[in-house]
Amino acid sequence: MKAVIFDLDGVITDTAEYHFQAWGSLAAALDIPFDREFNEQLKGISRTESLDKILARGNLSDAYSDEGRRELATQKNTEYQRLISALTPADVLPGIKALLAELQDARIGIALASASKNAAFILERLELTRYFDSVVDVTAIRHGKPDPEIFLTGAANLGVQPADCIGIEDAQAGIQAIKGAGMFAVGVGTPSQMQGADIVVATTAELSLRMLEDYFFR
Ligand code: B16
Ligand code: MG
Repeated sequence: MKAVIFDLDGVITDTAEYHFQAWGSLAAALDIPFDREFNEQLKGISRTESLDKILARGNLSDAYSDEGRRELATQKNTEYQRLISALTPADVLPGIKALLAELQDARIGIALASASKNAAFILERLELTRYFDSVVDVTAIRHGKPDPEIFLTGAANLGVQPADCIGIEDAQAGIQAIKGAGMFAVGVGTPSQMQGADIVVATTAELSLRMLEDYFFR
């Protein structure tokens, strides 16, 4: 085990709640039904893909030009950025900071594989930037999760083989991406939402270097 590659939203901090609120405001303005169950489908996928799914739900797929879609996506992101500007280190999910410190002490590589273009800003707000050896530049990624590209890029940035990496995710699309990359997949959530994961923990509080090594070498 030479590296751990983290998802951001749902693993390091619960920005899913802010994505939910920001998309919810946009959906309400467009008169499109929006709830938490539907929001599950948006986890781990890009802003433009999320917008496409929301518009399809409102039968508005053909109602907007590319320019119109860009404006809607910007509107959502402006509201999202307003919400995440209030993030503080207290918003780091349980066990994560201790795990990052353990990994760093053990000289195990640490990378971030988030679909979010706001990822670097969020790490700054959480005061976690210094733990990451690599933050994958999502603007340079051609295929989003469930494609393995973002996790493979994280491993390449760290100079380690995928088989020596652990990926940690909270979304089904992310677990698929980790397994497609040939890595060991740790899911955070319920087993039914984490099909294909090698192990599933209910919360991030269960994660530690020791438990990751125990399962990885089992
Ligand atoms: P942004 P992750 C993902 O983050 C979110 O889960 C997903 O809901 C969001 O649409 C995506 O980031 C893009 O975010 O609009 O900030 O670029 O789970 O891959 O860390
Ligand atoms: Mg996530």
